[in-house]
Formats: sequence, C-alpha cells, structure tokens
Amino acid sequence: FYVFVCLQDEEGKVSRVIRIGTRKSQLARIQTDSVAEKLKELYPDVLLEIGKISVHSVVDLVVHSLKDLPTILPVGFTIGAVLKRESPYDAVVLHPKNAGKSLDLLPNKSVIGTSSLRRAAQLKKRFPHLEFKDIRGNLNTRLKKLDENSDFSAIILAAAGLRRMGWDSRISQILGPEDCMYAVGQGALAIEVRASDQDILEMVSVLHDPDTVLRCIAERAFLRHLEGGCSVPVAVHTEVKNSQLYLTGAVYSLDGSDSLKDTMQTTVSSDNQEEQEKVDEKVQRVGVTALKVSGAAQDAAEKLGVDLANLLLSKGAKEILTVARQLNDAR
Ligand code: DPM
Repeated sequence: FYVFVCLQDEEGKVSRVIRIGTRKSQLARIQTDSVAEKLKELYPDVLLEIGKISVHSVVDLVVHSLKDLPTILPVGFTIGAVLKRESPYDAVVLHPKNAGKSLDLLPNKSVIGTSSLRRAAQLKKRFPHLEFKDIRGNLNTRLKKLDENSDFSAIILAAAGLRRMGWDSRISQILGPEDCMYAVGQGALAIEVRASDQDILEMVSVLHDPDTVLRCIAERAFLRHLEGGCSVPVAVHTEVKNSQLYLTGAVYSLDGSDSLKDTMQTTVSSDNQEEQEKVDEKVQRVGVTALKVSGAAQDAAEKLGVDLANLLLSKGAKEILTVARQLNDAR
C-alpha cells in the first residue's frame, strides 16, 4: 500500500513522482494519509494518487511516529519534518466491566497491560496496588485482547494513537506528569527522507512545527546522551513558554523505586539576528534536519538535552539504567 504524489509544472506535466511508503497497520495508514493530505493542501498543483508499488521500489518519504525512530538514524537518512505534536500523554483504556473507574479505584491486584518499561516503572510506584503484565501487538490487537478476555483490567496507550484511530471514547483517564511522564517524541509525527534529497527536504520542511521541533530535539538529545534506546525506562516532559524551553527528564529502576528526575531550561528566542546567521540550520541534530527553524534555537535545545543528561549522569543515572537493562534482558 503506497501513496503516490505527482508534482506537476504549469503546463500540467508531471515533473516528478514522489513515493510515500507506509506499513500495513491501520495506525500507519492513518498517519500516512494525514501527511499526504497536508502535502496536497500545501502544494495544490500536486496530483495525489493512492496505489501499490512493488516491495523493491525505493520510496521518497516515510511517515513515522517520532517516538519509534532511533536517535541515530541509518546513514543517508534524516527526519525532514516533525509535525505539530498532539497530546503527548498516556491514557488509560478500561475493560468495559470497569467502566467509570480510574487507576486508583481499581481493586487490589488488578492487572494492567503495557510492555513499556517506562509506563510500568512509573505506575508501579504510583499505584502499588496494581499489577503489570506485557501486552503486545498493534493497537487493534491490544484493544481486542483487552475487551475479549478478562486477562486485563485496563491497558495503557498513548492518547495520540488512540485519537488518530478515532477511539477517543475509549480514553477514560489521561495520565498527567505526576502519574506518568511521556516517552521521548511521543505524540509527534515525523517524516523520514533521504538526507541528500534537497527537493523533498524543502517540500516537507514547511510541515515543521517549530515548538515541537525544539522540544523533540531536546528530548532526543537527552535520550541519546543517556545512551537510552527505545526500550529503557526514560521519561520526559517539555514546554515552550515565553521563549523558554523547559525540559524535565527522568530515569527509573524497573519497579520505579529508584529514580532520578530534574528540570532545566534555556532561551530559544530568535531576537538576535547576528547570532542567528552564524548558525547553520541545515545540519542534522539528533537525526532531525529542520530547515526554517532557527539554527541557534536548535543548538540551544540540543545543548539543553545534553546538559540535563549530564546532570542526571552525575547523580548515578548510568547505574540505574544499566541495572534496569540487565534485569529486563534476563526476564
Ligand atoms: C515505544 C514505546 C511504545 C511504542 C515505549 C514507550 C509503547 C509500547 C507498549 C518506543 N513505541 O512508550 O515507553 O505500550 O507496549 C507506539 C505507539 C505509538 C507510537 C503506541 C502507544 C502511537 C503514539 C505516538 C509503540 N509508537 O504508545 O500506545 O505516535 O506517539
């Protein structure tokens, strides 16, 4: 399943075919279609077609959930756009028999489904009366497993994914930062392109949301500097307010009993023109190329992530993550 976008010149001649790759899950298709729609709106001359191409075809862009993209991308690729972040928070989806409840009201030893070490660590600490078990598969599979058996009293999923699927009505509780901080990049879509493909880079770069880009660069720099992958108990919270970027980051032991958390901030204003022009926005930062977003602000965001990681490392973050990784590998 692929979406074709054809660029046409004034005479209506097709100048280039842009191939968008997608995976087969419903969420992947919804995410890909939403980006294709946006590109179509922005480039009215573009002809959009949906169809199939062979497995061996090369694609020009792929839409991902940013949180699934490693902080170091394969050589030759870059994230050419990070779209405006939707809700970054996690949500509770209850088994229908528990309708009206919330995590704190569920009976003792109720089983909660998640295979996220980050979610389990934070929620075990916060709700010690609950038990946590792995649940796998795409969103459709998970919801089915929840509803059709009585193995789980509830599952935890990202609010953004649930909303994109049109399942808002299944969200019975949004977990705020006191309950569960989110994953690096959660809730933001990213467009992966070839780093050398200037035309496509320019084309998708208008989809960048500057605040989201800065938040996600800081978050990804934090994770990368901690040497955390996508499956370590690391969580973040970011905000941009009055030209300040705030980053809260935390690492946890598997049961949440041990943790380190701190907040730092930096200025990301774009007042100083001279300062601006010295910095190149074309370079990749933690896998992101953000043309049209201040290079100085991107540098400040990246430095914020590195600085916060260093602060936590100086307090013993490495040891907490190493033990968590070893215990998890041994499970
Ligand atoms: C990553 C994690 C999970 C996904 C780990 C984490 C959740 C795994 C699980 C890195 N990727 O969050 O701590 O629950 O067992 C994923 C989802 C989305 C992107 C689904 C979800 C949709 C939301 C988004 C899986 N990746 O987290 O509920 O675009 O951010």
